[in-house]
Amino acid sequence: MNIKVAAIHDLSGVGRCSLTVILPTLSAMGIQVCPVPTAILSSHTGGFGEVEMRDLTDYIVPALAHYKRLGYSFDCIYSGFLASKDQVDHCLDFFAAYPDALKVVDPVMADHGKPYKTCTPELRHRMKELAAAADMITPNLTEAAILLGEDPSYMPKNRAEVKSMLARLSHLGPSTVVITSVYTGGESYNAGYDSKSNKYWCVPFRRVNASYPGTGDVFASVLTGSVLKGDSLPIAMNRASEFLELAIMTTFSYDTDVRDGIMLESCLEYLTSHKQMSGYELL
Ligand code: PXL
Repeated sequence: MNIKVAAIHDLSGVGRCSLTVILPTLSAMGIQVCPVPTAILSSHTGGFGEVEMRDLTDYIVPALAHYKRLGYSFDCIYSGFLASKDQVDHCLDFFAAYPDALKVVDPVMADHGKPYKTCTPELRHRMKELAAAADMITPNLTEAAILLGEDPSYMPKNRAEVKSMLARLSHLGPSTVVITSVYTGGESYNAGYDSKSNKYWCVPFRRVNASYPGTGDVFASVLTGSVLKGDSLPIAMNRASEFLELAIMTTFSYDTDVRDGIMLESCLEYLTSHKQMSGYELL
């Protein structure tokens, strides 16, 4: 019962995103995180002005070589924010080195219809290749549209359009697709599809009038941890959605600077108990 995840994400000093939230989240779920940093940044790129960044593209391949020399194994390879297009190849190298591991790609590229500052057109193009090689992907709506080569500012109008996006994303390669933070017909929900069972799932959540960075990273981490511990897809989605709702509602009540992300520390206790869940429906 020692689940190990190689987490290929950046380390941002300020703003609670990527490794600074992935490490505590998965640790609270009893899962060992082995970070493979893609870059070090003074903060995330969402509102703190000029960011100090060190690209670690030349680190990932030698780190993998070390793990191979050791015969060290991982149960899951989980990638997120990449600092250069070449890091796509390095993630694919990790996937190839651990064929039995669960391959999770959070295609961190964009939000609210716009790419992040560091996400170049080449990286957006290559992210599609990485997503195709994954078992599970967790795009938000903007990233889902980019992966499908569609207008990233287009918002689906109803559940049928969301189901079509899920199916088309799965056709790229991954058997499991979860689109986060969907809003259609006056309801907010996370939407999932498992091509093995051909079932579509929906987990509704309450939305507040604020957007916090790093929520996608926390959602994908809880989802991944939950699946690794043997939960079904709808239960894993339910666990991730409920935790995010708790953390966002907690944070919103304190009226903090949104750039600081969610108040993860005060909510982690929720993740240490593995209670059973039933807050999902078919999409
Ligand atoms: O949460 C996604 C993310 C990860 N890493 C960095 C970011 C962002 C989103 O803004 O800037 C560096």
